[in-house]
Amino acid sequence: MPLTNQSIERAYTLAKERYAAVGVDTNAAIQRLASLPISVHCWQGDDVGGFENSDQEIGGGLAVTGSYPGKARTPDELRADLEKAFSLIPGQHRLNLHASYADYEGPRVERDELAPEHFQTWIDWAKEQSLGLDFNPTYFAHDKAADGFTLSHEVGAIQQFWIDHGVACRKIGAAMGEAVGSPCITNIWIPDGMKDTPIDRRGPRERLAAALDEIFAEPLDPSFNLDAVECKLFGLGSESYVVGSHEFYLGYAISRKKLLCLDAGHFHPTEVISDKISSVLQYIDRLLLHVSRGVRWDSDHVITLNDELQAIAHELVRGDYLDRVHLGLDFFDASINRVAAWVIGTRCMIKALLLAMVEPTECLREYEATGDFTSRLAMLEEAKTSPSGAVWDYYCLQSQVPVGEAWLQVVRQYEKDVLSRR
Ligand code: RNT
Ligand code: ZN
Repeated sequence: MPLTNQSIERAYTLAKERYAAVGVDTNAAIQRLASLPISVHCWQGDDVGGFENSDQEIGGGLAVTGSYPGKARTPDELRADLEKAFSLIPGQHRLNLHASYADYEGPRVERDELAPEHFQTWIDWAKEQSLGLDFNPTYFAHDKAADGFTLSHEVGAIQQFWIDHGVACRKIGAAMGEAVGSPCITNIWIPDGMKDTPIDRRGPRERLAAALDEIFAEPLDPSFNLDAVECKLFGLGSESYVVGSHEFYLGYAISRKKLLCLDAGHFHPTEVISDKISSVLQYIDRLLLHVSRGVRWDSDHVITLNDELQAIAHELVRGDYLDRVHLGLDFFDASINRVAAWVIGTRCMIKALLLAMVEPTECLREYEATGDFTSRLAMLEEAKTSPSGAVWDYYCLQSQVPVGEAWLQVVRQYEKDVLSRR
């Protein structure tokens, strides 16, 4: 029997009562949820390919596996796929672009010469779709990054090229932020590192710090652009040493008043970012998260509603950090339908936030404050089977997006009509 709006509403009414009994206002939770944008990464749509040069290897220690048909080959295709994905996700969100996705007519410009005009189609489209924009310089998939070094390169001319790219990208970010009326986060991640034990760990780090200082030399209006730096522990081919490590960027971000970007897949396999949030926010104003899912050596599986995703969302809500933390996604899977990957991951992120918002946090806090850890544990476990699904369904209904797995049918139809013809 198909689900009717009435049954979704009835289930919600019961759930609302159930939550009210433990002091949780589900209407308020839904309202709060609707105001939270997620920055959806463009690169899930085409396996981090970008539109510069289809023969170029991605490199940078990044690997995208799978050969599912139908990936976007042009900016128009990518935008169409994104529109489809956004139509299946409740709420108003953002798009996170990489510099390698420039879209313009005329002769190709090098990355150090990129300018806002090369992203005008993206800006126009984002305005039309009411999407905020975020941005990233691209320090991979390029001849000048082929030896594994960019901003920390010891050859001055190559390092300078990448510094100029960073400078250009901040200006693009600021133009995006100004155009769409919400600050753009321009996030720097570089692949620099070594496969085997380096002798000189110090030199590249000194060069990186100096290069970043040059990139950030010009102050930009924070209502247009905010700078972030992203750390990583290791990549494919940089197993022994990554120049931009966690300690490097934590220190950099604190001393230079920048945003730190924590990517959930960039740490030791059992190390989690949920526990880092309240530590780094002691010393840093704003945090950017790349919500991702590490599996063994891969840092970028599609996120699922697992313990860590829930722990991240709980930390943000319990700690009242949502106005200081920008939520971005970072995963790429070429072995499943790419539009579905966006929808699955983004819906999971929102579900995790919803679960955190319907937690009886006040009551749990009280138990903790009085040393009643028995009740705290009991309550946390009972909360896991509270009727959050009914609240989620109702939120989807209200947001005019498919309820439950109904979205999959829409993606299947799109696959048939559009993706399979590519
Ligand atoms: C790489 C970083 C980085 C990239 C994107 C494509 O390990 O996570 O954020 O995934 O810039
Ligand atoms: Zn990342």
